[in-house]
Amino acid sequence: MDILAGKTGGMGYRMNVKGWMAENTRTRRNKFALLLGLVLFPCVMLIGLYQLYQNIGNLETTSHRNVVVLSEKEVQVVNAYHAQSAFGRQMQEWHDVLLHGDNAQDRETYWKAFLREESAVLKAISTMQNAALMAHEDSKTDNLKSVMDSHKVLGKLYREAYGKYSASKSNDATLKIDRLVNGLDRDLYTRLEQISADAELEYKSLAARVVAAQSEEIENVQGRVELNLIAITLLILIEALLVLRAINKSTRDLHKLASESEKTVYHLAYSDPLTELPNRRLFQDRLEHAIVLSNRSNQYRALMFLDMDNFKTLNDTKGHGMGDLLLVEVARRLKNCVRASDTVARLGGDEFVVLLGELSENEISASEQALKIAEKVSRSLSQPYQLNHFVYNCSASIGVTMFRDAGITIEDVHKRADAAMYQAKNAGRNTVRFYDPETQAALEARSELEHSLRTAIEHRQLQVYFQVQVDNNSRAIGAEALIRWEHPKMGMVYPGQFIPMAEESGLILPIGQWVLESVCEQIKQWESNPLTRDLQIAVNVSARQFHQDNFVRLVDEVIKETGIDPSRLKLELTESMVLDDVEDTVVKMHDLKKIGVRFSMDDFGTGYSSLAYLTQLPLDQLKVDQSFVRNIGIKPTDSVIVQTIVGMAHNLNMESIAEGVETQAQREFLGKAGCKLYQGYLFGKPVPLEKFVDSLKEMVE
Ligand SMILES: Nc1nc2c(ncn2[C@@H]2O[C@H](COP(=O)(O)OP(=O)(O)OP(=O)(O)O)[C@@H](O)[C@H]2O)c(=O)[nH]1
Ligand SMILES: [Mg+2]
Repeated sequence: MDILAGKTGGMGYRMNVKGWMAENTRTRRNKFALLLGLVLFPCVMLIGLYQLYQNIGNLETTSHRNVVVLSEKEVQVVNAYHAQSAFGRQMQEWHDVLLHGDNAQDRETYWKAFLREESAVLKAISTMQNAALMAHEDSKTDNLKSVMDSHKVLGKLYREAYGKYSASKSNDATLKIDRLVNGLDRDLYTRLEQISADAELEYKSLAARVVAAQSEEIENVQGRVELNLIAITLLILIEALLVLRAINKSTRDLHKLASESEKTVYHLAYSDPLTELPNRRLFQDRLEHAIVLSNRSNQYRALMFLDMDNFKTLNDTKGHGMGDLLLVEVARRLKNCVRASDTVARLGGDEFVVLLGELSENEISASEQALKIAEKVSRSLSQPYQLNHFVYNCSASIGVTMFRDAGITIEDVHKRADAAMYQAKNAGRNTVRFYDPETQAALEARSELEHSLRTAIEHRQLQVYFQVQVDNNSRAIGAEALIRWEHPKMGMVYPGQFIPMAEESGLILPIGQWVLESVCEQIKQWESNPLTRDLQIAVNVSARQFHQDNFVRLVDEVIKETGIDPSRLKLELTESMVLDDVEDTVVKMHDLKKIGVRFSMDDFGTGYSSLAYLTQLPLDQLKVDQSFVRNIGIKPTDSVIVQTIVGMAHNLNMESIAEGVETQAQREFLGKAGCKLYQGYLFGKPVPLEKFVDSLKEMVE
């Protein structure tokens, strides 16, 4: 693990490998669950089958028991029957012997047989009685007992009769015995018959009950067997579902595992273990791709090569661990400085590269964009580093090269950025250098200009010039305030040369504020002079200035501080500025209108103004752009545009003023079109304050 993780910054690797291992463990767990299911399944089946076997066994035992009970009853019935018939037969024989025996020998023989059979009958009845006693059949026991008693009485009577008969041999006695014996005999016989019939009936009902109970038992067992079978089937289904689910899950986990391990392998191959940035290999792929892309489009791309300054010192004094912490932080800051589409990579050691895409199609503008990012990176990397409890200051040397050529190779781009980085090192470190000397020179000049402009306000190098605006009678009604920069070395610098740079750097804000304050102070001073007190002074407002959150308040404060009549101040806005954020513009213009400030729409006709929003803006004036005025009499469509703008202003209840009027012919055309106000060389160039006042005097004279 630690080998994969590196020393300090390998958290990502550790996470990746851990994730992979977790996936692996989950797959193993699934396998185990599957195995467990397969083992448990036969066990559950065996238990089900065992239950089935037991139910069938119970059924057999019950049947067997019933058969035993029935056969016992049958024996009893047979015994009763035998006893009854044996006794009947015996009675008959006694009767015959006693009444009809011829000689003494016969009687003797029969008498012995009588005694033997009597004891057999008594034994049979006694057995039946015992059985009834055991079965708690009380009435039957009593009945059998009375039969036995009667039998004993009968036997006794026979014995007595035999004795008397032997002694008397009288016919009377014989008849008496005959009647007595016959009556008793019949009674006894009837009762025995009754017992036998009862036993048979009982046997039949018992047999019926046993059959019913047995079929009920069979039904029960059948039901249980069916339940067993259903349970076993359900278990098989559930088991099959579980097995399928486990297989499915395992398959999914295996897929996931495969893709995770693929990602891990990719990560290991293409990223730097310490910072987790793309490594040299991935960077080269991206650079190659960027070169191919730049061949297809006209946009410039840039490669920035960075090397930390004196990084070795940190390693040597605080150890490699501390050095690693710094490198991780450098990577984080670099990523924060660029767009997500740009590539930041670590080549090794303290060397990083940043690949910037989609820059301008113009080389100087693209270089300026790259320089801005390089400076941002440089500033960010120069901030103090908190390395554990230790604060360290460090910087980077940055080399930049621009590329767009079809034929350039990865090695060329790399070498150029590397060479530029060495120039930065040679220039004293903590700096940015471009590979191309011309680009470098142009950027340096621009940077110098920016630096000069920063100090221009303090050194009073900026001045406000005024260009007169006149009415149809060539009477001065106002002026446009225009900024000029009197550079000590470069001489006069015109707005076109420095305003775009001032906009980009944000210097336009203090400059714009300065112009506004200067103009308002001037308006105040002019209030006492009849020549100037009615003039309206137009001030150009830049987009950045206008869209400041506190712009309305700033204007209001200047007006209040200088105490001017706000209607003397006219703010010139451009169409593109309005289009930047129409809602914000509408709100701010209305707020300023409440203060009393007037508005003119500059360069009208050059943008994409829509009538819909034009009517929402509280404009006082439309300014016909000089590009149309210049073409009056030359390009018929521009003449038509001029007429249209003037007509539109009139219809919307606004003034129209034409700028850049240089010839009498232009002025006449504009006059005919309905335009009433003019500005241009025909009436006066932008001039410093004193000259402007002089020109006003001349115009009056
Ligand atoms: N902490 C740490 N140091 C590394 C790593 N890889 C290389 N280094 C060290 O980074 C240092 C790079 O030094 P260099 O850029 O040549 O020299 P430097 O001290 O930064 O001086 P300059 O770049 O000339 O300003 C060397 O001391 C390397 O040993 C790493 O992964 N971690
Ligand atoms: Mg270094």
